[in-house]
Amino acid sequence: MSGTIAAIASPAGTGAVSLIRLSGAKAFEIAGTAIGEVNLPAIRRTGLRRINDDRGVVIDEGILVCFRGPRSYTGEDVVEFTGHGGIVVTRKILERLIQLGAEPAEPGEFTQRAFMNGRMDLTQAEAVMDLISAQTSLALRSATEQLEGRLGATCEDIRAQLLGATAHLEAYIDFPEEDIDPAVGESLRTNLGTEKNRIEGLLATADQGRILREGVRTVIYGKPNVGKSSLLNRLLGYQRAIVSTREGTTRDTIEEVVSLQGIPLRLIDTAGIRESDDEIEREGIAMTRGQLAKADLVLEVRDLSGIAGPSPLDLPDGVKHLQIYNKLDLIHDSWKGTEGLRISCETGEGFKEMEEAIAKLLELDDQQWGDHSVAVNARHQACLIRARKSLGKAIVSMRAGEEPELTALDLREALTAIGGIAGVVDTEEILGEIFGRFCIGK
Ligand SMILES: Nc1nc2c(ncn2[C@@H]2O[C@H](COP(=O)(O)OP(=O)(O)O)[C@@H](O)[C@H]2O)c(=O)[nH]1
Ligand SMILES: [Mg+2]
Repeated sequence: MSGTIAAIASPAGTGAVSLIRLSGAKAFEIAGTAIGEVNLPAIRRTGLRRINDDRGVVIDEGILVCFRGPRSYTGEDVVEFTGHGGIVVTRKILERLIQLGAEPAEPGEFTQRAFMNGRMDLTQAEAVMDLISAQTSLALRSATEQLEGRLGATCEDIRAQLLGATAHLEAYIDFPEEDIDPAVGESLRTNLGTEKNRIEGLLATADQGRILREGVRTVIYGKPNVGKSSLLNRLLGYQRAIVSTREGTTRDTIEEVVSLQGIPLRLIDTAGIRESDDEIEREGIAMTRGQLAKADLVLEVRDLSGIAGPSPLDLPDGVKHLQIYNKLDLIHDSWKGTEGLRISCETGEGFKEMEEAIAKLLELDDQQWGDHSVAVNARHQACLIRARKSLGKAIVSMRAGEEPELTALDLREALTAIGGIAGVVDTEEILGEIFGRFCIGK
């Protein structure tokens, strides 16, 4: 059995308070020793307690709460101590707990234990991470809905339907003298088709999921000095990249995330494209081309004041592209009739229109962003693709009237793949399903 783990759960550094967590069979015992003569507070009640060092000298005073497993985050006995948020004092408390027999927790170990003890499924454990790293309100909402278990529940439901179909088929395998009733076969096929459509539906959210978790890869591209870095800075609201009249200032790519109507845009400022003798700048220009190849969206910046001509752009298919004319403040009023999006990074003019144009291009007002109850990640996507493939094979073999054994084999594969999403995989369960649902003793 795994030991009792301890960790500082609040961020490293000085804060108003810090949280130290302890989980495992010895959590209460270790905490009890750490506070000395006094009793631990009653379960789920707060108590003001002092943590002492091995000589009985007080390290810190704070609020202590005990949760008895399985009704705790990890499903084990858990103690949480909220202390004064200093770096040294917090570390000393952790050291004391380790001295008393706790082991330092690995990253994510509390959540891993929660999964192992059945407190949450794998999709919920992943949602904890998504929630912590969410960079926009929409990403956060998607994570909280996954944490509530919606994706897990949907997958579990699909799996239950497939399990039912498998059980049905296996009953025929067990009694080979009986042919599959054509009506039953038809309804089984229809059910499998329905579940395949649900899998397709989940797969269709993968792009959305990637964008919510990682952001729309938005490359700011153009000739030197057109104002690419100025655009990044203004969208961010602070001076992240160096802006200069000197050409070739930006040599490295710079990435920062901003929120556009709740959708994270991962802005990538690049080195301006030109012929250059400077080795480092050439390297930067090569990186720009690499970034373009991976982009979801390219913001091509041009200088309205006319010094820099158009930059040749050879984009892969499917990359969204927006042309933006900058330095609107520099040009004469009578020129302002030029078509296209015109902005000034100096004054902020035209930014509202530009942001609306980006949102429109990304179809952010589209229905799909309104219904973000699930958005699968890359791991879920891989499982779903496997499930779709096996299920497709099962449907084809059923239609062709092949042996039920073959279909059942494909269905089992689909079951394993779907089960992998929430972290449930079984074989016993199919047997249980057969005996539970069918009257075998005929
Ligand atoms: N007047 C004016 N100058 C700008 C504007 N945007 C950028 N600049 C100036 O143009 C020069 C190049 O800008 P920078 O952002 O470094 O261009 P980059 O090489 O494309 O990254 C700097 O001197 C900026 O201050 C703008 O909208 N108006
Ligand atoms: Mg620049």
